[in-house]
Amino acid sequence: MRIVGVDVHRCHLPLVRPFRTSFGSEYVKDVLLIEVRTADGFVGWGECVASPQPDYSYEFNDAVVLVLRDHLVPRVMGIDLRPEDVAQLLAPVRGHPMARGALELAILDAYLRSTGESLASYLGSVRSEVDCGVSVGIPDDDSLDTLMAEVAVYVDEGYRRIKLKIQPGWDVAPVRAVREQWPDMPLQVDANQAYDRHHLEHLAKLDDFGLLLIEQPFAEDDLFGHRLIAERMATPVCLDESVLSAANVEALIDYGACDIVNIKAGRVGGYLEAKAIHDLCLGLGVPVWCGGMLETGVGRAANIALASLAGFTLPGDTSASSRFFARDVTEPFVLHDGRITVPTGPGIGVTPIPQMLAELTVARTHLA
Ligand code: OSB
Ligand code: MG
Repeated sequence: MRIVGVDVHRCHLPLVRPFRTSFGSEYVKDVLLIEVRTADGFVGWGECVASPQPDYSYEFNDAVVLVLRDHLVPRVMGIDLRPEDVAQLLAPVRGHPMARGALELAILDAYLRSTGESLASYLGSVRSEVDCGVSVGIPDDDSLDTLMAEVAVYVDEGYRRIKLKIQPGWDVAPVRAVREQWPDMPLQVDANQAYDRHHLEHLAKLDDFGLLLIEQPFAEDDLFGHRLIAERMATPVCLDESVLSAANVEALIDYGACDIVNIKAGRVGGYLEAKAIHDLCLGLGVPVWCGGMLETGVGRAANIALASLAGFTLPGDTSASSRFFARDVTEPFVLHDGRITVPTGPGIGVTPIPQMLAELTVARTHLA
């Protein structure tokens, strides 16, 4: 297969409510969608999980466009390739996993459309629907009542697991309140690196609430801190930002810093590396789940395909499109009994609806 054209569509999707984490608030999803065209006339779509600001990661959308234009796209243009070759072709470029993952997904989608296979089947799917969790931000007004009302909506909608964002000053009290209201709901927390090891004893109080896991309490490079907290707490420690590749996750597990892995394909450079991490963890008996980055239907479709692999034994941040967006670029993903059906069509199984894409696009950049 040869790639003969690449375009980046920058879209703005208003959020149905602000999404606040320990590193800031988002009101609009500002997203890059990558469109590739092949010599045979197939089109593929990928989504980049970078934000407009370098907050969750050092990558950010303007930089993604530049690294795609000047360093990544030129390495895949016009040559005969298969999706499995893309990582090798891009390997001389250091870093920028979100940019390379988005390009790889678009190429993978185009390739699978040409063969007629779904991404789920290609990755090794074992189920036709996935259990869905939802990530609940810190309320903009710092109010427990606001949090409880939001969680109640998700519980009524049927979500199978609740994840609360925490930060210093917003941890034990919200977790206690939600746990008291919903004693049997699978519950977990995500700190997005907001603590350091001086907070160990404070965080250990969360052991009282039967959490599935605590996600990324410390800085992404504080591997020793994560090992200390894994030793100190009964609650399993899950890493997100620290997980960069299969090689590094193997080291994190061996070192004792990581009990559970949040797999985000964009953060690790694409769905093939994500599958490699899944395969490694399955072999080691380490549970994994599929993280989210407020994806549009393009990235959500691919995440749901990934989450249908055997090792994804915990519900993911694979919520319905309506959790974030009133209008999406694709047909929305909907929840049935707390689950989403895995797309079966060729490639990612969904395509941006031209009219929605036109309405939501704020800029289009022709890269090649
Ligand atoms: O840490 O998991 C995270 C969203 C943006 C940046 C980081 C994270 C998140 C989420 C997932 O919590 C939200 C979702 O897509 O459902
Ligand atoms: Mg996280």
